[in-house]
Amino acid sequence: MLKKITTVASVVLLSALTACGSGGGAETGSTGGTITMGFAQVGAESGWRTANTKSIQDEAKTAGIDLKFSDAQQKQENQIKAIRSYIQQKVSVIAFSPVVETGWDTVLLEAKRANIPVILTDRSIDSDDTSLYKTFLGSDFVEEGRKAGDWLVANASGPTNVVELQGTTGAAPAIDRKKGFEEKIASKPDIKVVASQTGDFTRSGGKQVMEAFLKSQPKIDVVYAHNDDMGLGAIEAIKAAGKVPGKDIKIITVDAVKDGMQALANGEINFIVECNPLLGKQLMELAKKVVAGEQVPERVVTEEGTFTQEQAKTVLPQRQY
Ligand code: GZL
Repeated sequence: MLKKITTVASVVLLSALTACGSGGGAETGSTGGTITMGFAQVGAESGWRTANTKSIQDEAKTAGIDLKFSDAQQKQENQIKAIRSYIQQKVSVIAFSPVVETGWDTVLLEAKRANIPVILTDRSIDSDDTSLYKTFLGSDFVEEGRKAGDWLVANASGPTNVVELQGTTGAAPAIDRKKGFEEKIASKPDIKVVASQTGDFTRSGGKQVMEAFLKSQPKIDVVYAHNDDMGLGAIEAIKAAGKVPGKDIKIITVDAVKDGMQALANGEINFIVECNPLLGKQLMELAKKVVAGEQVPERVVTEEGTFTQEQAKTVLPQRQY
């Protein structure tokens, strides 16, 4: 039985980091006090990922942490290779965003045996062994799915056919955003998910799947896309089919990156649930504590909201990503 770490009791907002016991790692990789961090990134698949990478790289510089960074092109084997190379380099701490939830125990056990602490950021893993990492910093994806479902329940009237563009198969945000959304729309039997398929969190993937849905589905009222990029791809397909996105077919997405917020302000998307990619500052603060052998919360949840079309028009100029 695999157990996903969703301990609410230890959930704290980043600003109030507290303490609970962990091993060091300080003796590995920190030459003359400089902390070295090996970061294995998922890839560069979306606007969210680009913003997340920039945040990590910028904040490492600000924190004086020597960052070794790799892009796995959304392949788990590449992330595992990168983690192994960081172990060989004896970095002070390893951080990564697991592209999928399973298949990490072996390599994380190698890091543990090398006495190198691991921090999960953005996405979680499913494992029985919660000693394999010190903390998981990132969003509550089930809650993000619930927010999307709540909006649809409040705004749908009559029989409503939904097509769903899922994120990467097996990825925590794809599994949990689906789960939260379905939990909420269950309260309104008129809302039905008539088709659901992965677009792999990319714009091209969202466009291709939406083109297929438009051919196979006699009636589509709503698109629920697990990220803005797939929603933007769906907009291209909807326009090519001679329909008006945001009007003929309503669109709900997750992330709130600039391009998504612009489409929301333009009326082509109807509602966006924010997923904050700016995890760099929080990650570096956690890394310093972990390397110093201080204790950190098992789970740190980032703050994020939602946006309507009117709200997007107001906040767009101030958005950082
Ligand atoms: C969510 C993150 C997801 C984004 C996508 O925290 O893992 O991956 O929602 C990105 O845009 O590709």
